[in-house]
Amino acid sequence: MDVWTRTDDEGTWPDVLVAYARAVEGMRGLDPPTGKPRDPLSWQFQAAMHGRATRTGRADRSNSLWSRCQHGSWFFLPWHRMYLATFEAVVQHHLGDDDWSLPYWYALDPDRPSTAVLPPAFREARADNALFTEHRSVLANGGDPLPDVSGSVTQALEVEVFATDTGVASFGGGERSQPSFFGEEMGAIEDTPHGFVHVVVGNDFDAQGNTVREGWMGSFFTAGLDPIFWLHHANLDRLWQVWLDADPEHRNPPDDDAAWLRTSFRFPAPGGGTRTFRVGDVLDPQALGYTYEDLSVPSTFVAAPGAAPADAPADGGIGMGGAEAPPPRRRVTPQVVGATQDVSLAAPAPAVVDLSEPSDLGLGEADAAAATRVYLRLEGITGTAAAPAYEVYVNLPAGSTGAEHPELLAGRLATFGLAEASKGDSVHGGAGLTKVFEITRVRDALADRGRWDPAQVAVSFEPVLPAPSDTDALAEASTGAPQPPDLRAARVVVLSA
Ligand SMILES: [Cu+2]
Repeated sequence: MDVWTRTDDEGTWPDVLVAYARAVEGMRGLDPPTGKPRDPLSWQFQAAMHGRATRTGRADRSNSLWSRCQHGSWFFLPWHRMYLATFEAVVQHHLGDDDWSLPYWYALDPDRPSTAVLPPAFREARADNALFTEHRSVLANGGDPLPDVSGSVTQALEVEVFATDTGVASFGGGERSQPSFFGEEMGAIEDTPHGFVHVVVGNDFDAQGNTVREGWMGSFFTAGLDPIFWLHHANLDRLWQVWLDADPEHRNPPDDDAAWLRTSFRFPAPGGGTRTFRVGDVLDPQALGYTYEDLSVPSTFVAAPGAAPADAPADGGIGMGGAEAPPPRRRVTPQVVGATQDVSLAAPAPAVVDLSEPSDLGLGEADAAAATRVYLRLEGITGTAAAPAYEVYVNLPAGSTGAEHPELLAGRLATFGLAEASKGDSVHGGAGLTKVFEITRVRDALADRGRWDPAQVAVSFEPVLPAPSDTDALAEASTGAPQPPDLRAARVVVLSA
């Protein structure tokens, strides 16, 4: 169920949330007053499976089921599906109701800006409301809408491949043969919308975009403690199915890919013991016993060139359109046509990438625009202090802002997990985050105006700043002096395919 379609104007709680709050309370009752959680059915234990910090801020793996969340790779979506299935079973167990089903919060719906507000049940600031927490941003708890980056949902749904190891944009994340805690290469769905909602619901920012207070949703180690976490992730799980249904050529990695299908993860089972899921076990939601009430693509969705009309079943099945599936689109291994090292994203001047082989970008031929794809890769992004997201623009004219040139927007870069991915410790290498955008349409828009420079690409970064209406609460929330932004990319690369 879409939580907002079940919410009326008076803010009366839907039954599904009344029951959810009861279960959350029950689960919290199983947590010890201090120290580590012991009962797998308790609230803190469930959250610790995603991540839990030691006193020194590292991943706590003193229990073999803890700190196992998968980010920055093609395991992001299947791991979180397993996690949700486990959690839903635990809630059902607490309620003694096998029919209870986790609702979803579609926070960045391009067609319904009103749902960008945290649902009312989570904002009622009463001590006996298990769905409320003060460990959230002033913006979210104040009922303000999140900054509108809903275009990122459409952009993610338009990405053509689920996973790839060739460096081009993917929906689900980069291919990895081994499970990884932080990984590196985020899929389009993982960065923005997913990470953006995390940081904006969790953290408070000053007018420069610096984090001034951190809440639960803003960190891997605490996100699962916020009851809204689970509804946010239910929506990402839903968007995976929306992506599959949006285009007959959208599909999960192939059936013979053992590195994907046979990779398994272990979770506690409500009846005791553990349950191991393989990725191949969780690819069909209906086989897991659920479906979503709405799987429609946003009205802003544009099918890729050469796509046949989507022939998607309306009931959430994962059929591929049967025998009429069109021939696969051309897949070409991309070439690096330019790269620049060590770029500050906080610098006012754009990062300039010199293109060594501009002819590969397909200009000067009548049909080249349709045949040649261009990609922008931001590799090894590290930092500690940053805005919740940056809008990335290509070849902005000098003196103009991104808002004046939406046609030059490559995409958005959220910073969820940035600090964790930047620290070199035993769990991850500190190599930072990698994000890939397809910029073919931006190239075409520039070429149409005679403004595509075949020798170089200039990349600008503009922070996306939340502006909560309760400025007094924001001032009160601010703790300590904000750090100046220190976001850097190890490499900015332009690819063509
Ligand atoms: Cu998440």
